[in-house]
Amino acid sequence: MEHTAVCVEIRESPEPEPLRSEVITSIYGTMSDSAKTPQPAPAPRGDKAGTDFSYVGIDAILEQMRRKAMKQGFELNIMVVGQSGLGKSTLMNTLFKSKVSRKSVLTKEEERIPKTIEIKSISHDIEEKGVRMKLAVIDTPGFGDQINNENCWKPIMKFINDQYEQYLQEEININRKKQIPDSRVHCCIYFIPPTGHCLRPIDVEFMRHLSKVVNIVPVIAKADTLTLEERDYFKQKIREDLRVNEIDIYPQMEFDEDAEDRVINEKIRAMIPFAVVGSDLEYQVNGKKLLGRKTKWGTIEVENTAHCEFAYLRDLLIRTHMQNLKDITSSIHYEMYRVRRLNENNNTQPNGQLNGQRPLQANGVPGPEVLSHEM
Ligand SMILES: Nc1nc2c(ncn2[C@@H]2O[C@H](COP(=O)(O)OP(=O)(O)O)[C@@H](O)[C@H]2O)c(=O)[nH]1
Ligand SMILES: [Mg+2]
Repeated sequence: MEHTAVCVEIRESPEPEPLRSEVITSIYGTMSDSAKTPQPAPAPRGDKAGTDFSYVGIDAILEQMRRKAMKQGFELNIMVVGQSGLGKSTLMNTLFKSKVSRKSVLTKEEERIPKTIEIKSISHDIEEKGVRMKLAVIDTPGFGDQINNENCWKPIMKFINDQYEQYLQEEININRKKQIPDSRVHCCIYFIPPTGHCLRPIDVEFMRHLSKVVNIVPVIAKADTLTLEERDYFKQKIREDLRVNEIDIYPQMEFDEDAEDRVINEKIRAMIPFAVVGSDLEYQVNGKKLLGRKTKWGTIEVENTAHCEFAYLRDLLIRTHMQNLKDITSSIHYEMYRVRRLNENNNTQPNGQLNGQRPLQANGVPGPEVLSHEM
């Protein structure tokens, strides 16, 4: 697997780029909300502590956690799956170019996500308001492009399990790293072709197997090819098909933590699958530069929620559910893999010792059992 690192820095305001030292100050030093509005460092014994003797300062833990998180930065690994030509690479380029990283427009042709032949990860280092984020996109080759598509979900399942295995090996290492590099797939965006009918058997097959090992967010690709009525009907039909086939896509109802979570997630569940349109080209519309698709009858603005639901997808991935995607990956999907692997090791090796290499087959995928990694 090739790994290309593209370093991108984003800053919101049009001010001159701050010096590197300024950024570092914002990450490590001040307790500011933003790198640009430094506030005095928090005094554990501030005004409140001076006058109110009953104040212990437990609330300051939030600030400590924030500082730690800022130092560590954030990582998010997104995988895209679907037939070739459905706009996977374009949508990921849209994601990088849109407001997540408006300033990170990748102008050079070679920095764009290229046509995919193998499973390939491309990562972007993004920095916004002093918060660092490593956003990796795992682009998969045309899924279901063959004449016989039986078991074509297996290489993707294998890739996901391989990442869990790598993490597990790091974790059980005696000299384990303080921060284990995390290549686990936090979210898999599955592209449904805009047929307007219903889910195809291959879509059902993929999501049925993969939803047990990874967070799946289905999207209707190239939604500009559907009329509004077709789109609504198709979305409804897909939700019904998912329900009938008992496919639990993200955000999974059983993992809603409380009533508040439930209210937010219900709204998302009612909208899924997002009908998206992608583009990495910018056009001038009413004097503003917008990402869009220019047609003879007008320009589809990809970030405009009146035109398509790309912005909802982006908000889900980045603004509202990023931490939750990571938490569910770690505490549900990875945990299931880990428990199964450790049990398996205990069973196969009488002394219960983990040698970190076998009994898995090559690449850590032990035959059909772990391939399915379904319990
Ligand atoms: N109509 C329409 N075309 C799109 C959309 N997204 C991408 N395309 C076009 O579809 C073709 C294939 O896109 P690409 O991103 O390479 O698809 P991939 O094979 O799934 O990675 C390109 O010509 C894109 O310009 C979309 O949302 N709507
Ligand atoms: Mg592609």
